[in-house]
Amino acid sequence: MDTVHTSTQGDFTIPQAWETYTPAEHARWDMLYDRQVRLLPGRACAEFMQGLSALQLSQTGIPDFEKLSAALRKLTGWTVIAVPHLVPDAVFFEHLANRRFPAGRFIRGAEQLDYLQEPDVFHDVFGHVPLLANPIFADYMQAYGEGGMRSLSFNCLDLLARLYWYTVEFGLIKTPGGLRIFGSGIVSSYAESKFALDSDSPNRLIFDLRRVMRTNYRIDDFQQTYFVIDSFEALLNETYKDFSLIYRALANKASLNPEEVVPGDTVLTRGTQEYAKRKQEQKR
Ligand code: HBI
Ligand code: FE
Repeated sequence: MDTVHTSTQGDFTIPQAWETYTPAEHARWDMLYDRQVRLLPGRACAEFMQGLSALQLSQTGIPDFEKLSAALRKLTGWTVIAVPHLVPDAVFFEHLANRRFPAGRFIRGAEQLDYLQEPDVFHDVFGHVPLLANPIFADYMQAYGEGGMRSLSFNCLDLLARLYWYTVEFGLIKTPGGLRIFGSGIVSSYAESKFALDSDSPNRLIFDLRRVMRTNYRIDDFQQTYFVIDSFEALLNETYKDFSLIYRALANKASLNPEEVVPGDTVLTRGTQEYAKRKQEQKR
């Protein structure tokens, strides 16, 4: 992977200004960290837990990105940079293609400890960074960034965004001990870390690249379907395929709803969707 990437859009980075976090903000990190670390053994995949300890993301306040980057760079060549909010797709991809992970610098407020749509420092650093210490996952994220840069000219960003969503953000993995979490959106959420593995409500389907690329997702609540990979090696191999062929094959196919199960799916759990239905009724 020896591509040359040039910066054209400005890179949207900001100083983390670690010194300016308040004691209350550090304490909020500690609380979130402590809660997840007690919940995740036996739920998060081994690679995530290994990354967590290798980087010593311990309960000592919001990590300083410079120190964190120094540790991560030694392991896989990745660094963590601060950004103010969601950055444009082209910028995001270019950072990933160059092994820079853009992380929010703000931390969620005390009133939204359980769900927020904008990625904050806890989601981005606790959720994403541990797996970047794993060499295979580190390659996958770079390959995703490179695929993203190529996809910009195909106008198929929605397909790629679904791949990211159902793997990096909300993926599950098969292990000899049972299903485990690797998606950052799950691993950084106390409630969804239970829901994704324990609830009868969501579907759990075996990952299939084309299937995933056709599937809409929701950003406002727990997922209605989780996709399960066999291994990070297998996932990485998928991302080296020529996506332009897949984009062409999917161009005239209808997208699938988040809760749908269709012929051809390999179903591990056929969800009741009880949770989603109940939420829907409460809204009426
Ligand atoms: N920006 N900071 C940030 N974090 C993200 O996860 C992110 C982003 N911009 C675009 C984006 N994600 C996604 O839309 C792409 O994966 C498709
Ligand atoms: Fe994320």
